[in-house]
Amino acid sequence: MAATIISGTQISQEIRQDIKQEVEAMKAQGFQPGLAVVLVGDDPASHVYVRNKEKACHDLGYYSEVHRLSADTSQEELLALVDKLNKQDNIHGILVQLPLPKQIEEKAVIDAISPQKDVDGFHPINVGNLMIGDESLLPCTPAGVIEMIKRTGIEMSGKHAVVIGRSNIVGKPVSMLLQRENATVTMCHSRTANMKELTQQADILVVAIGRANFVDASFIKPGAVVIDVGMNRLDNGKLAGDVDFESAKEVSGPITPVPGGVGPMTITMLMKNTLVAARRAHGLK
Ligand code: BQF
Repeated sequence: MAATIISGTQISQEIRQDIKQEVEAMKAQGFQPGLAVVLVGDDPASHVYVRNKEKACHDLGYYSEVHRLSADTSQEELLALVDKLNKQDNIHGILVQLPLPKQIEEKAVIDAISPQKDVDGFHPINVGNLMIGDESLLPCTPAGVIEMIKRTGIEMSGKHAVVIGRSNIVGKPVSMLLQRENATVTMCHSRTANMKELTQQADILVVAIGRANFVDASFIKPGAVVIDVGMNRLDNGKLAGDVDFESAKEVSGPITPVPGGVGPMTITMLMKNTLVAARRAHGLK
């Protein structure tokens, strides 16, 4: 069976077209969304991600600042920069690329970002508001997962969604968002005893466990939607998801590839969050 491939690249392009138009309209009124990205150290993957974010800003006509700091930057220096960006009127979104070098406590940095500018959605205020269903800035990858399911025309209400992975960045928030869409959610993780029994009951399977090719056809109910959040660099330099795509696509329904699946959606939702933050900063809806 030929499963439908859900192209995050294509869906991203569609959303970015809409964002671009809105930016034009904002600019005509004298506003421009602004994003500041802070990168500490020389993790190669982080440098690629930050470049992707910088390029997206450029393509969409945002004001952008990228602060590349050396690996020995102190927590104090980083907090001082965050404080400065919090106060800058031309910056509506602030993102500190994770992971941070070990002399810096991630929590201290996340807590220092103004919740209104927290376009990663990691500040406890935004996490709490997500939990209780209030307005918040949503974490980008979970928001991207939900948006690509919606835009593919897949119904979530009443469906059994199984999430593999319980991280603060993906597993926990994506499970909240799936419940908000009226799915019934089961969470699995590294200590789950009977994982296949559970995943075989999933109408929608979201995989964010961080192990290359962990999920193959044997985990999947025929026709199930499969969303692969994994980003694993193999020894041969290639990028692999958490799902063995070639095996999984033989039994699944619509399925996301890696690359070109959730990854581009993450960047697109970051741009969306920055637009929303800019609108709110200017007292617009
Ligand atoms: C693609 C990320 C793990 C840990 C921290 C497009 C990105 C990736 C892939 C990208 C990610 C993953 C980002 C593709 C940002 C997504 O074409 O498949 C874009 O830049 N991402 C990040 O900032 O931090 C991470 C994954």
